[in-house]
Amino acid sequence: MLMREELQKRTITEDGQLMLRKADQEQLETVWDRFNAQAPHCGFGELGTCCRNCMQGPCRIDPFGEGATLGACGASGDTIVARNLGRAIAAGTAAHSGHAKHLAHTLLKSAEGKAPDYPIRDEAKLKGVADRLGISTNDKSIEELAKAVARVALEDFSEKETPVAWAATNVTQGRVETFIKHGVVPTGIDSAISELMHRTAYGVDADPINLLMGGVKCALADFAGCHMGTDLADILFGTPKPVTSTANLGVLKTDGVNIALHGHNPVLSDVIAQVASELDEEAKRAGAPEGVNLVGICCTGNETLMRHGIPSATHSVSQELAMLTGAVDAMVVDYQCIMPSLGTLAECNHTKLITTMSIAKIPGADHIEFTEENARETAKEIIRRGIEAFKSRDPKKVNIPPQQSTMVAGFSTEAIVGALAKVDKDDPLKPLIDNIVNGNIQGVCLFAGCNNVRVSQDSGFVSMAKKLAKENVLLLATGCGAGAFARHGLLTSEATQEFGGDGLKAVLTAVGEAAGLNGPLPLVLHMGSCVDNARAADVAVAVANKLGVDLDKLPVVASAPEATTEKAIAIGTWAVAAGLPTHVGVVPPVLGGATVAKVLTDEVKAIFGGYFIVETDPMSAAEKLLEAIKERRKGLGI
Ligand code: BF8
Ligand code: SF4
Repeated sequence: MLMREELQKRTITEDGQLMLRKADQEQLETVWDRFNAQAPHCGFGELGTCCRNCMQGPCRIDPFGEGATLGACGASGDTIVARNLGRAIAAGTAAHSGHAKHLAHTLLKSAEGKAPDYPIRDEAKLKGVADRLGISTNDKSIEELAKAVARVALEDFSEKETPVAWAATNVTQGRVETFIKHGVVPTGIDSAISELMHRTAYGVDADPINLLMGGVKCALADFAGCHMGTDLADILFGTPKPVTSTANLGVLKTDGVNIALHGHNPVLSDVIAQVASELDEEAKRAGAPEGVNLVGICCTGNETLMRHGIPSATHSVSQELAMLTGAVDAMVVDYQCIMPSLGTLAECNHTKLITTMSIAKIPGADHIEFTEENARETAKEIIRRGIEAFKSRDPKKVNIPPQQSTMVAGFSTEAIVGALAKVDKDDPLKPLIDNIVNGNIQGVCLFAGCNNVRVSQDSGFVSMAKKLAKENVLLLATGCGAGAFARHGLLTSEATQEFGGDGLKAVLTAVGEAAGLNGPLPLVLHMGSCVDNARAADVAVAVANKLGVDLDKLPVVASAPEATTEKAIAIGTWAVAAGLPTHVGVVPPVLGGATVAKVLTDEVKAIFGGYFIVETDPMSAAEKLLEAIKERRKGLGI
């Protein structure tokens, strides 16, 4: 039987612990069991010194110098570590930008009248993005403008003679100059990925520093992909505004057809959200008086939460636990961060796991291919599959944990600026900047990234956030990090009252009340999914431009206390290149390359201003971020 201590080690969420007990009783395996079965982990892999880049390998470097110090081809530990890191960045960039490219095609189809279910929902955003890209807006209809933006987006993927537009137009002039100086400006998103795959292939780039700079160049392409993903999703589905919703597994309903939306891209899930209520009657006829109940998982969940207020069931490492409730009738997935184990779990009960993308099929799932041309009909077919499955739900197997937290999400850059404009209509950023200067707000921390089976779920996020908030640091969050805060009630005014330092509390109260929220803004501002880290970057760029300094001078830091994926590595790398001290709470596989590790945590500061802080203890990590904030304040003379 799982003891209390072991449960605590796995997750600090009560609903999660309840489901883990159930899994244990029913002898169902979860990620934590499989992780334990992997022990002991391969030390070479953990240190990053295992190379499989050619068939003479695998080669392994002994960091203690007792075994091989070079791979068969002569690659050193640093070379191998840098190459492996580069390949992770390339994969992360491919994922984010694949998501963006999908949206660009959808926007083009929309503009060409080939995807009638995708009208342009945010014309103001479309015009704003076009303006930024230098596309003239006055002489074009909305469709022509959408077509022009979609074309520039698609052109950003292949090799050009000019920088990737979505990278160059979304940073400060100072950053552009730094990137040019160091030769890391990407001239195509796909070409940056392929260049990095090329230079890390057998017998190409062996210089660890040169490889790392190649990684930075690709990470800047990742930034472009993230930003494009955010922009195009806003254009097609609307820019988020503050919205109230709920989190935890208690959002599942005994009397509803529960359909979980999981993955990343809103192209499918937003349409499901739009049509779900049309199938309520069918659900009721099937015996579910509450109709269709959509809930979110991971970043697809964040997208539908931000734009439709759809409750968030869970995120990341605990995705299997949603199925363990026995109450999920269908789990609909697009791509990324979807555990293959869901297929097996679905087969153990009545749940239909439905894959929808040709590039992401899972054994044990039903596949319903999704196309934009036929979006609403496919969305309905998917929901009907859930209604059908509901009929064979076994009530005896249903166990929905009671936990449910309330939250306010939806803080896009536009929503934050909009709230600040209620304080100062003519100069919205002024109240924020004034309060940073007077010390009410000491700095800003962006919490991003995943949960990781190596860390008790949410523990890193929650303890760091509480500590930083006490010290008057303004907190932003995205991705599964935002999910962690949602589950623990930190996306609320009450949390601001309880955990905010006096200065922070005063500012969040003044802005919240001016914005008509009848209380303070939440302690943590949920800015959306992982691609929406671009929104946080936009806030920082706007502040930097207003102050007339570059990003590497701002008291702004980032943290991924429970990072997992290659995408997180790509984002962390662009955060460092953007000039941010960036904390990672899980040791990345780089320690086998002493030079690489030193560059990433120290020497890179002289190049970009940002650097990695690797610290597994949340309290020490928070201290280190506070130190970094103090140093920046000192630099600014405030
Ligand atoms: O893109 S935080 S586990 S769901 S990678 Fe994945 Fe990590 Fe979650 Fe969203 Ni982001
Ligand atoms: Fe070994 Fe070099 Fe081949 Fe890597 S590329 S597996 S280090 S021989």
